[in-house]
Amino acid sequence: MPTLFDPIRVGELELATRIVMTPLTRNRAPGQMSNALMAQYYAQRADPATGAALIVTEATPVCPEGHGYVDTPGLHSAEQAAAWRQITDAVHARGAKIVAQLWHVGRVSHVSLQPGGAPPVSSTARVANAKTYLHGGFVPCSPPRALATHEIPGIVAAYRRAARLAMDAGFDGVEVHGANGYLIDQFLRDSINDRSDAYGGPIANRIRLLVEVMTAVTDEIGSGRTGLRLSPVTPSNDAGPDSDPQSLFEAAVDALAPLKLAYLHVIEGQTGGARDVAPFDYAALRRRFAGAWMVNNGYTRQMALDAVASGAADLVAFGRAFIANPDLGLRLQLDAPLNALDKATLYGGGAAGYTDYPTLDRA
Ligand code: 8OZ
Repeated sequence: MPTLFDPIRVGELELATRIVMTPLTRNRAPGQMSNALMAQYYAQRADPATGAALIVTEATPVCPEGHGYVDTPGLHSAEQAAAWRQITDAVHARGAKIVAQLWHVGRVSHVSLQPGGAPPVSSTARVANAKTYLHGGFVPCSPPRALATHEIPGIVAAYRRAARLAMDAGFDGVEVHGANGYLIDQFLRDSINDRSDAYGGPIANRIRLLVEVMTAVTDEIGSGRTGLRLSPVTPSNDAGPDSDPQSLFEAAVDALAPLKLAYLHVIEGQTGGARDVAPFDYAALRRRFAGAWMVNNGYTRQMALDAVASGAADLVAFGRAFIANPDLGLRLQLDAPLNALDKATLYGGGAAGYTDYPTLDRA
């Protein structure tokens, strides 16, 4: 069996190790534009010998309506793609690969972030009992409006256009964000989706948006450059439990099989929280998927070593540990202590708590 530190081919991507940096929302992109400070942050983590072999960017809205938090970097204009180029160039110069995480928040948004102050769009008109983040801090989400059936092709087209812009920006591929109670998850779960059209009701209908998005994105940039993130049982963002998550997510993975996605990135349990929040057979899901299997959520060094050595995972993604430890890969190799995370600087601000965490030789 390979180790965490061995190379792997994932679709079209040759990765130096199995260590991945997860998407992490940091709200440091004023004007929804990527910038030089972000390039520095990503580059610090992009040496495969000391950091990540693959970086998944922070969640990146595919259209203006897809934004739900202040100062998140978009990928819906040529100018934004050009701004991302400084990041893909900086990461490639250090030797890692980088994919853009394509995001639409759906109802997890606020009217002040929506074009014309309109209500956010979702599968439903019921408000999310969740918070979003504005300059003043966390605020309740605004009541959404349910998308009309005829608007859904426009949503799919936005993902396709963003995937093309990602290629223009020099990314190695994209990861579609199907997790954490955002738009795609708002269609998947029967706890949220109350539609009566072809996108609501039985599982075959609730997975339709996901399958249409993945079909469009893989058609645009190729399946070997396309991954997907799912979180079958997370309660994040008022994503109440689906009545039968095992059947739902197995049906989704089966429906996606013809697309031959490069990888599936699965959050086990509650995102950033309890791994055992609800029962779910992740191994059964994996048996239905032919591509690389990326696991995430609170992995310690020993858990990561064991997951790869046992064959339970091909790739292990680390989030909070990568915020506080730009050289996390080296620390995992050496079993060195980790810097503590400063939660006060997670969202918004500048270099403090972003690009100033010390590497091992400076700690
Ligand atoms: C934390 C704060 C804001 C957004 C996710 C994109 O949970 C997020 C997110 C996380 O997937």
